[in-house]
Amino acid sequence: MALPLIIDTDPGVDDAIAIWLALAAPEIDVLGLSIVFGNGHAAPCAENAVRILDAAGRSRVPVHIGADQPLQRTYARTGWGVHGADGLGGIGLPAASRKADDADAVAWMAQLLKAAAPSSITLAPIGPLTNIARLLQRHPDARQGIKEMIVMGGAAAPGGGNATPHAEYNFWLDPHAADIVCASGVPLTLVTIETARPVSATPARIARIEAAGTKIAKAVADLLRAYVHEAKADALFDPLVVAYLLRPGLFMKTHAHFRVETGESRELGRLIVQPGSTPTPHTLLQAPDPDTIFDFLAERFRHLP
Ligand SMILES: [Ca+2]
Repeated sequence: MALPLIIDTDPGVDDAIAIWLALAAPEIDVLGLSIVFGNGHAAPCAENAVRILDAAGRSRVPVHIGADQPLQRTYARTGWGVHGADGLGGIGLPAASRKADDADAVAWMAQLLKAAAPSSITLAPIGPLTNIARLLQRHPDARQGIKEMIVMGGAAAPGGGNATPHAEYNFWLDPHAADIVCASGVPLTLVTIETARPVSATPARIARIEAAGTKIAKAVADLLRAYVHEAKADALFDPLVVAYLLRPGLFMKTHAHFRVETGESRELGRLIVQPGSTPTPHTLLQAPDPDTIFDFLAERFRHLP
């Protein structure tokens, strides 16, 4: 049976690639996308989510809009920054074929999880953790349906952040939500900045994806080129969450205890990792071999339109 998966997302260039990788995988059943602010506000992120589904011929996968603000801080971003004029690299993906579905993302997730078999649904949060923190706080009885979460977020090394010297962007946008999720006791595996940084989209690796020859492979290559140009950086973040679900053996793991700095200081949003000797609910992923990851992506993107 395919793994039932909810992707909590703020598309976003690397979100698009992660979603396509999940949709291409026969091992994964994408139950739907829950949308959170992050790379942009939630409403335009939801539009982008539908455009991503449309491009893969999967327009009917549910899309539910959730938080547009962090739990305690204020989000007032305009524009898409490194994600291009439309948040999807300006590569010409058509306008969304439909609007998002009606129900709020947190209520939708809660309903699914309460009705699910125990520990059966995996969550892949690849934006700020606001929706997930709300889910755990408002719907304690939904927890029974969660198998585990694979999260993109956090910078563990001092000075290794990309939002501030200490904080990764997703954790920095809503550090309070990130800390609630880390403290929840739900099994949590982290793709941090350090996990992702060596997995860089070099021109040769992008060309290997493009050579897969499908429309989506071409779109992924175009997205990566646009992103590398805008960001002056080239690490592949969000797709590693899905790559881990599909090929866990490509990643070395360490057990640890995570918490997140929430005090108003220059370290706000910093991921604090303490080694865990006994089994803990927290797992830290080490960086995989970049060429193996890109070859895997290229192989998988043969299986979409
Ligand atoms: Ca994201």
